[in-house]
Amino acid sequence: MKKAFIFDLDGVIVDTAKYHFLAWQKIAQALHINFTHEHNELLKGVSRVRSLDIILELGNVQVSQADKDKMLIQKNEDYLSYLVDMDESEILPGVFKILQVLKDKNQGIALGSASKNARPILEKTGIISYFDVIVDGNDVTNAKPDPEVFLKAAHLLHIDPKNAIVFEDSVAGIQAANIAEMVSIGIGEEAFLHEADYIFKDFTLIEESFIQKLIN
Ligand code: B16
Ligand code: MG
Repeated sequence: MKKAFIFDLDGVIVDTAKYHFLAWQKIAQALHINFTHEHNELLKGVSRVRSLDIILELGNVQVSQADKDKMLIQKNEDYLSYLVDMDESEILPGVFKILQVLKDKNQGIALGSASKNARPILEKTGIISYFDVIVDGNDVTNAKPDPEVFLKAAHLLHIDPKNAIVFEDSVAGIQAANIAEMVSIGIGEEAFLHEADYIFKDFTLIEESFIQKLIN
């Protein structure tokens, strides 16, 4: 049977959270807001605009819309500067193997990411050709936990959402998959991702037999 396997990007395929953190930290520092790694967890899977609002809320700081717009541009320019040297080595362990298993089994493969920078990241890391469908932050109006991004991916693959499987590292993304009635697979820590149907610390722990079980 052909199923839809939908991958989140940041935290699932590549660890770009560290670059988002560095770029947001510069913005926070300029505003004298203390922004820690724990705070960064709140931004995973969250859109750029909402991320800035969360940081401003953390610092109890208010700024004009014009200043917010400038900060969003500055943050993204800084973030992109970290991606310049990105290559295949940044693909997280086990990801290539799972994608190849899915390709060999003729399954539908999609990206479902909140990021507006998804395509250049997939190109730079040499992984883009694995994806039949790419849905990213440029294609949706509602952010996770709204299931729009995953429903759109399944729709473009012509596969019923009930036959879709989502790999996600964020709580909002797991909730989105659950709302869409898709199988949710958390990649990361059980403490955060307990709402997922299955949880793996990383892709190296996912056996081919598990993938086959999902397909059957
Ligand atoms: P950008 P994902 C999300 O990607 C990130 O987890 C989140 O931290 C980021 O703010 C968001 O993309 C927007 O990214 O600024 O590149 O448009 O995890 O949904 O792949
Ligand atoms: Mg993510």
